[in-house]
Amino acid sequence: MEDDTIVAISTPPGRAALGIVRLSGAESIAIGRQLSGHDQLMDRRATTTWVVDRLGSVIDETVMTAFCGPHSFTGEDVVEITCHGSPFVLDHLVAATLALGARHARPGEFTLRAFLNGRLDLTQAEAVLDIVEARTSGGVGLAVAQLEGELSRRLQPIRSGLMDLLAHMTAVVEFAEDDVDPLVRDEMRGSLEDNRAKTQALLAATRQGAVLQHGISLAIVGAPNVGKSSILNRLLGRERAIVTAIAGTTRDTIEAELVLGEVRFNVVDTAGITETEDPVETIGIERSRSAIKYADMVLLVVDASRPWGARDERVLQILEPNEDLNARSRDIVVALNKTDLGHQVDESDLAHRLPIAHFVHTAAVPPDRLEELRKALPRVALGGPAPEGFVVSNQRHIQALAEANEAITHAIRANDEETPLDLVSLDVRQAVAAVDSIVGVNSSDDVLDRIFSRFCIGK
Ligand SMILES: Nc1nc2c(ncn2[C@@H]2O[C@H](COP(=O)(O)OP(=O)(O)OP(=O)(O)O)[C@@H](O)[C@H]2O)c(=O)[nH]1
Ligand SMILES: [Mg+2]
Repeated sequence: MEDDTIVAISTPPGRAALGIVRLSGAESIAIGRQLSGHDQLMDRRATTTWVVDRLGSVIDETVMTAFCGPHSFTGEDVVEITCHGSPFVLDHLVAATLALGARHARPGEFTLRAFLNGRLDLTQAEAVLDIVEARTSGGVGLAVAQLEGELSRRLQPIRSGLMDLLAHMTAVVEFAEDDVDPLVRDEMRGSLEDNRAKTQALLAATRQGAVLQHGISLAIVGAPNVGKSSILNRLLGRERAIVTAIAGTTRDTIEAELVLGEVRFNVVDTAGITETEDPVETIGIERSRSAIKYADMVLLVVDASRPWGARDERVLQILEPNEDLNARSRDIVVALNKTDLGHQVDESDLAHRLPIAHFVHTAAVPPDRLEELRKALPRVALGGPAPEGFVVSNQRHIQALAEANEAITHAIRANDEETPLDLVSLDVRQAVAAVDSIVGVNSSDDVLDRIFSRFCIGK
């Protein structure tokens, strides 16, 4: 790390009542003394003083404050000189410090030094930038929470949980060799799931922001004639799609916008999925499959008044093996429809098949029963309660959290499949690395460059 003394104007360009020049590094206090002629610059004490350059020309009357390291913003000796906010005075002042051995700071270099000296972690360094750049008071609030270390604080238990788990795995590998006691596997699953739940809660916070801002797409799918279009119409409060008692009424996908609670849904009603020779229906069903694939969320409608049959099974098959969907599989809502006509479907059996789905009972004919569904859709869309008052908004953090979540999910699957523990531990290591990358442990120069180059000079 460079230990030379850096200087920059820390206030915006242009004229103002006051301007600030900031110095950081081993020579800052000596430079401050020479400029002011004061032998003593007391730590954290503001001194009103004239400053004079090396050639004896008076620059301005200023207020000079020294912050001795390591208890300063950068962790080094820092001097802040507040002068009158004239560009000429500020430039003259900077030139005077350069003549005394300081050099121009690069963008973000003060904050970089704070990070390198352990005064801030990466999330806090980024928060400094976010506070400066925030355009709404909400944005400032978020960034301030982050500067206080809120995100790091929430990541800490995840990291230590994963590290404990790694230690445990290493111990088991050393002593147990190949066969791992099933009880140990269970214990590891529990611990992995626990950590995943915490990561997901943070991700829910990221998701909420996105869903509230941009809305979410929802595909209504199911076998023919189960009441998909009726549900759409009832939710919309108008007859958007044609409804008849004939199976195969909806042939093409139908889109509509629906607002429930705080969430805007882009709903796609689809053709009932079935085996058919009809070329038009076949194209419709292809479109249904693709709607399922691209939707953020799926509403699976089942006719609960008839026993579960091959037609329902076919739809389930489309939902189950879909890799794309599995990644977001918690976002399935199952509507057991036509409950006004009876209840023939074994819900617990179905819940077993779709462990991540949320079940609701509906009837889509007057007097309809859709209240439960109206509440479930926005709730599921928002991904459960987010940590109170806390939203992760930084794209770099969101990506790293998603990586950690994925690595833990991978570890859970590997553990379930009785993969050797040293291989499972690789996934856990990867999750730790993702978490560490957020706070900036072992960050590569590349990452640091990317973050700090966004700063302006003087920050
Ligand atoms: N009793 C009862 N009938 C319903 C209910 N929901 C829909 N229906 C009736 O079921 C029939 C089919 O409804 P649709 O909404 O067209 O069903 P769909 O799933 O869109 O059918 P396809 O477009 O053919 O795939 C219509 O006669 C509806 O009136 C319900 O909850 N209870
Ligand atoms: Mg329909």
